[in-house]
Amino acid sequence: MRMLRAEQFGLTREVEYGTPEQNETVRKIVEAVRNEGDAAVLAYTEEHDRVKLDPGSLRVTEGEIQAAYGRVDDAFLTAIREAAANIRAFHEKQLRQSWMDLQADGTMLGQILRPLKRVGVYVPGGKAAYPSSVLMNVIPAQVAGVPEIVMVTPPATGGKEGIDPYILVAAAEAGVKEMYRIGGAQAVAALAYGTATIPPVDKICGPGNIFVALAKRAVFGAVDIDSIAGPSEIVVLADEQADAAYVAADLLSQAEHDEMASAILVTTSREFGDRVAIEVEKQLAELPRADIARKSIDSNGAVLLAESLDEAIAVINRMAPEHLEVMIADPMSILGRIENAGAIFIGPYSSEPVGDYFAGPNHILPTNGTARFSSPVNVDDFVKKSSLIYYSKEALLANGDKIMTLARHEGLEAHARAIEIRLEREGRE
Ligand code: HSO
Ligand code: ZN
Repeated sequence: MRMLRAEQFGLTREVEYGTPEQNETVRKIVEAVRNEGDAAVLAYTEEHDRVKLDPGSLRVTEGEIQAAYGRVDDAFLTAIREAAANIRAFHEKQLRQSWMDLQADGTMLGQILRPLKRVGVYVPGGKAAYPSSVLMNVIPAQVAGVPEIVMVTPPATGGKEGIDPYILVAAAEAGVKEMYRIGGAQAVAALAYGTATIPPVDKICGPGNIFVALAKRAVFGAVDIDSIAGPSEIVVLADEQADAAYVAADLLSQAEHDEMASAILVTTSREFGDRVAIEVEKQLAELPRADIARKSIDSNGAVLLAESLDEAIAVINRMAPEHLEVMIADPMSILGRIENAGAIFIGPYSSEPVGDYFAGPNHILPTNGTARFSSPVNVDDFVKKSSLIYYSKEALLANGDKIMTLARHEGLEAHARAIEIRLEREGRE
């Protein structure tokens, strides 16, 4: 792993906008699905997923979900149930109440919270088909009270038998009742605009390949979307009292996600940095996904040497990492100074996979420096708010002049008169 002085570390934040060809492909698919509905979805599924379906078979049946339970092992089922309970309990703490505020002059102002009605969760196939991410998308929506949560996923991720049974079980355990075997840009378009068999949704979330990401961007506005996730990132802040083997293991846990993932140690001790770099090499060689982890460590891994803890914290705040692990002697002492991080893992036993799978907080976190301004997936992402405004006669008479002044300043006479007509009539009485 390369070692750099913290101040030399340059950030390259890249957002994937796709090539013109990819954008054109997605535009065509989205248009076709919008105009032709199921027929286009079926045609693209045949072309891209090599599976021939008819509209009647798009929806996953109850029987298939039951059969999937027979294909997953008990240990998985026990673990995912407990993880789901932890995730649910954590997100329940995020629920907020509607409120109304009554004032002495009879004015009542407030805010009503309502869940979105229908949400679509995209679950990819391939390298990033994670049952854990199904829970992380579905459970916050459910806790928010979303009555209709639908999952879409490519048709043949589990080989000849169809969809990966672990994905089906995770979705069923999270409480999803409606699932369709479609993937790619065609699935995103079907969710956004609806087809004869798939009613449209209000929001689409979940990760996917570049075509899925571009399709989400293309339908944004017709529906809401979640953020477009970048490769996983971990930053570990550790000093010489930390265990170098633990630090190396945690760096590799995220490096194995993706060649583009980044794993960075920030430390004030060169000697400790050397020890971690050696450990990374040792452990990397033994990993089943060594190829991916190697590429990630070589291209995006680094040990950053800081002069002081202050400098270390400053560089972390500049990076705004998705995950930050703090393994210094007194980790609590610096929490108040971490301004930008998606999730903060505190102390030697809070290894990132604890949060990736089990503790309860969401593992869908802001990447690419976006922790500067955004948050982990949470219940509010599935709730919308309506403002409530009630003015009494007394309140309108008391404030009408000021409202008219502002309206006339903007040249909006009809606004002013909507107030004036009331002041004239009510004032007279
Ligand atoms: N670390 C990933 C989430 C994940 N890890 C899923 C394992 N499975 C992005 O936060
Ligand atoms: Zn992970």
